[in-house]
Amino acid sequence: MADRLYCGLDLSTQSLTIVVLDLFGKDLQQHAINFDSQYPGYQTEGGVIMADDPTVVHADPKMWLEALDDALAWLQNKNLTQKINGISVSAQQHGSVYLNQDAAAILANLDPARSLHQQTPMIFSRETCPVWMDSSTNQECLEISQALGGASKTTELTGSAATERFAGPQIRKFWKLHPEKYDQTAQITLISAFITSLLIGRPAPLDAGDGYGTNLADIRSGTWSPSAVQAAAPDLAKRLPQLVIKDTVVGKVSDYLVKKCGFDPQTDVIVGSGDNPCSLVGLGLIDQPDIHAISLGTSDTVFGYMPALSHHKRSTGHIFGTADGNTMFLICFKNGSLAREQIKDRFGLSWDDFSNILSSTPAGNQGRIMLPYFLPEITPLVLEPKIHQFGEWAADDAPAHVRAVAEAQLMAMYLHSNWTGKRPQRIFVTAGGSENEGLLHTIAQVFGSEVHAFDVKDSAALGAAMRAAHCCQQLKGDPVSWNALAEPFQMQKPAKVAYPDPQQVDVYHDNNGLLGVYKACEAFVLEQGIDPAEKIALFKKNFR
Ligand code: XUL
Repeated sequence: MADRLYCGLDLSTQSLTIVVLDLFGKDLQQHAINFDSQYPGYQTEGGVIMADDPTVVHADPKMWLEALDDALAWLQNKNLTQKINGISVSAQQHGSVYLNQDAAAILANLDPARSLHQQTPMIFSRETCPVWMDSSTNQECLEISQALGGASKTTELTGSAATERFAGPQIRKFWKLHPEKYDQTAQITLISAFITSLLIGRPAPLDAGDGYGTNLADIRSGTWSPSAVQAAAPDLAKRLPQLVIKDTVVGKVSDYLVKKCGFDPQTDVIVGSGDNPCSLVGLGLIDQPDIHAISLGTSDTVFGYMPALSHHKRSTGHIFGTADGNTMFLICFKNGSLAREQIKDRFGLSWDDFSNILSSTPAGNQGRIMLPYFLPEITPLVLEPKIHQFGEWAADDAPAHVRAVAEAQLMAMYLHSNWTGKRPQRIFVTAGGSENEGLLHTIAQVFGSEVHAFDVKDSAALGAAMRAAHCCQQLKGDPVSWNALAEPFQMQKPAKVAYPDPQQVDVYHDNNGLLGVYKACEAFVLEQGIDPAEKIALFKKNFR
């Protein structure tokens, strides 16, 4: 048991993180590779290539190959490869990767004398991959939605309304713009399964945690939906990977990895998944529907375990699969850490200043509301970036701007997760922003819940390693529960706790509170409601 190590690799928007753990939560080893600084040749900003059109956001998969080479080299230099029993991949969700007819043969015959990125640049039929930040497929979403009988039918079938950043609409756009390249495409997969394919040396299956975020699967049966696949592009079914609905071993590490990096040939590779489904595991939330999670990373997300499918009518949010074959809900916001950073940098603040402002200024910001759409927004759908401000502002008032961006993000999370049912008593916060005590304090007030954050912030990579451990141990006939795996990191040991203060909670939740004001401002900007001036005045009268 002592040497049973498990590895998680998380290829997120901005970096590749490696986590290696044993079964007791001791000797956790971590390493992160930042794309912008390590691979300047790809000219990424925050890990992605932004086009002139702000809705078009891609990444070069060759950069990911370089990062995987470097991650494997790190494991080898640390003498870890031969001790790893199982490995699993987490990745930013939704981005689609296009492989040509030669890809399978090239992956099966890799030369251990050379790196991955030296011998695989020719496997792609599309040079760059649209990623989750891409929102250029609005027209394709309309077409798919129409073909499937409208938004609510699409949501019922696929778990989400037709969604700009999902693979189905991305594939449809590719087929429409480049039919000849689509014809040359043998397989279209998501990033988690693509990286897993590189580990096993052949095209890997895709799990439902990621697969349901495509608008191509039937979430009721856990299979690709023929009508959704047909609505996206012709002859797509034969190009999609096999879909699996519960963690499983998809193969042993390839001969290439054994020879090049010194892996044991018996090392199991467990199906990869999206970063949010992996974070759910890393936070110990499998089978814990009463605790919700907020991830404050490049994207902000709210998610939680959902043992039974929700039939609530909704226009936003998604259902994805979980490691144990059940489902989770998720709502995603594109203007996460980058929006907070814009405000921080504009006023020359440090993250400590940002946190102190949130801890020391009064809740409600005197009725000032900002809608911080620095980038096109996912929830609610806003395709043209623009910052909207309501109430009275001084341009140089740093505290008002800091509070406004944080309150806006958190109120949007609260309001757009209304459909998920009973509010949790506790919220676990993860990713980079979870270090910020001011943000944790503000979440506790906006949600009226107790908030926990943890020492290990890379819950996606941690979750991938736990998935590997859970699946392999089960196969060995020596099962370890999800709770036992998470306990040393999450379930018992919050590093920081924030509590709701009834008076501050009231500032948001009162009938004339700030949540109502925010809702009115959002509706006004989306052209679905009247000028919120009267609501703002009422708020100011009640909460001076
Ligand atoms: C979730 C989503 C983002 C990405 C970021 O639906 O689009 O959270 O997974 O990595």
